[in-house]
Parts: sequence; C-alpha cells; structure tokens
Amino acid sequence: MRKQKVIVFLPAYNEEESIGEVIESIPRHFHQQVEVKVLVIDDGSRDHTVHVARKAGADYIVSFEKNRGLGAAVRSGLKESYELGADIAVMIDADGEYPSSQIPDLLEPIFKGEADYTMGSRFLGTINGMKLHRRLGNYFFTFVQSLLLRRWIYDGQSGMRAFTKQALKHAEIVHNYNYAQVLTLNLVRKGFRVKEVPIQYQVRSTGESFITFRGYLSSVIPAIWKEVKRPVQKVKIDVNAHQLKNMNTYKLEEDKWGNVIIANRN
Ligand SMILES: Nc1nc2c(ncn2[C@@H]2O[C@H](COP(=O)(O)OP(=O)(O)O)[C@@H](O)[C@H]2O)c(=O)[nH]1
Ligand SMILES: [Mg+2]
Repeated sequence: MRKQKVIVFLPAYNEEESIGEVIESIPRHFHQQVEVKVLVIDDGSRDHTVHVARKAGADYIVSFEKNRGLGAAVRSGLKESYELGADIAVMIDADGEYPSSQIPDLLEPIFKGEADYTMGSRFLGTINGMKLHRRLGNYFFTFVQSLLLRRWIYDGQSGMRAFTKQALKHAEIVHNYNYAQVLTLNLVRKGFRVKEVPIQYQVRSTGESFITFRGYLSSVIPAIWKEVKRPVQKVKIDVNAHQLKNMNTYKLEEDKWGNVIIANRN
C-alpha cells in the first residue's frame, strides 16, 4: 500500500534559537504507512534560522527575500506542501510553543476519516504562561469566529493545525498579516469538517511575539469582514481519502460539535 506523505511546515521569522529543537522533535515514524517530511517557510529571517533548520533535518526550505508576514508565509506553506505532493500537511509554529510530539494526535481525526481540518486547542488542553490580555484577546476572537460559524470552537488562534490534500488545495488566506481566523472561516464555509484536539502549550522562552493590538485592529478585523462577505463555493469532500488502520491508540470523547474533549491513551 502506498504511504501517505505528511508534510510538516513551519512558518519562521528569526527563530534561530528555537527552530532546531522544534524540527528535531517532530515524530517521523509513528505509523508504517506514513512518511513525514519537514518544510520551513523562512519569511526573510535575518538571523541563522535557515542554517539551523537545515542542520536539524529540514527536508525543504523556501525563503522569502523580504519579510512578508505570517499570513503570506502560511499561504505559501499550504501551496508548497500541495505542490510537493503532500497527502496531508501540518503547520506548527517555529517558536517551540506548540508540542510537535502531539502531531500524531492532531492527525488522528483525519486518519479516522472524521475531519479534513484539525486544530490543536490550547483551551481544551493546557496552557502555561499565557498573559491575561492575550488570553482575553483569544477568547474574544474565538467567540467572534464561533458566532460567524454558528458552531462552538475553543481556540481560534492556534499555531498548530492539519489539513487534508483537498483542504490544502482550496484554502485561501485573504491577507498577509496572519491567517488564524480567516483560514478557519474560509475552510468551514467551504464545507470542510473541522475538529479541535487538546494540546499542551507552553509560552515561548526565547524570541518575542509579533502580535500587536494595533495589528489586530488594523489588519485582522477588516480581514475577517472581507472573508465573510465574499462568496465561496462548497467543495465536494472525499471523506475516505486518508483513512488508516490502527490509529485507535486513543479513546475519544466528543462534545456536540464534534470537538475532541478528552483524549486518553488506552
Ligand atoms: N512568516 C512570518 N512568520 C512570523 C512573523 N513573525 C512571527 N512569525 C512566526 O509565526 C509564528 C507565530 O508567531 P508568534 O510571534 O510566536 O505569535 P504568537 O505565538 O501568537 O505570539 C512563529 O513561528 C514565528 O516565527 C512574520 O513576520 N512572518
Ligand atoms: Mg508564538
């Protein structure tokens, strides 16, 4: 049987201190029928991000000449993954805040044919070190997305997500500043099945966050508006495209929206 190719991509901007460790801790061999490759989207870093990433085992590196923004980097990650022949792509931040060891958990609903788009949820899992204003901002923007989608989501700003090939092909990000909200609105409106998986999150100990209050007001709010106003076409989804046997390592419990709320290893 043909192996499924999973491409894990990392958008990175000046992350020399953390990207090596993130890449090294990506599980490469968690299932016989899965092959894992790593792609770095270097958004014009001026430090040694590229060198460190290559040394840590990145298989592909795409570098922008100039810094273009996280939305542009993730758009490129989705497109490159598709063009490199990914069956599934995973995106994970390069700053070490998200648990690469939990990539198999994130993929499980896709391998079970239950979702086309998964998000690691910090609010369903554990959060260490998030400041109060960031937490409130997260609640607010997650609530806005829940209202617009008419279904409950727990963490709309996660930096750890997975996409089936069809989701990769159809995903659109309408602005360059970030992707978090508009990408989910876009995919869910197109009919892709989203599921959140609890993850463990640890706020970065090196580097600094690029998120600013001003950026959110001037870029994110207009982009959400732009996304929800544009018409999108529903996609006919192949729900059996990625099914794998023997992924039942977890006992899943779900809420009424289909989000995983408990994931215990059997
Ligand atoms: N492409 C791109 N990525 C960025 C930029 N700034 C930060 N990042 C990356 O985006 C990810 C999340 O950024 P971060 O600042 O940690 O956001 P936060 O976790 O929401 O505070 C990290 O992997 C960063 O390397 C940028 O200007 N462009
Ligand atoms: Mg971060």
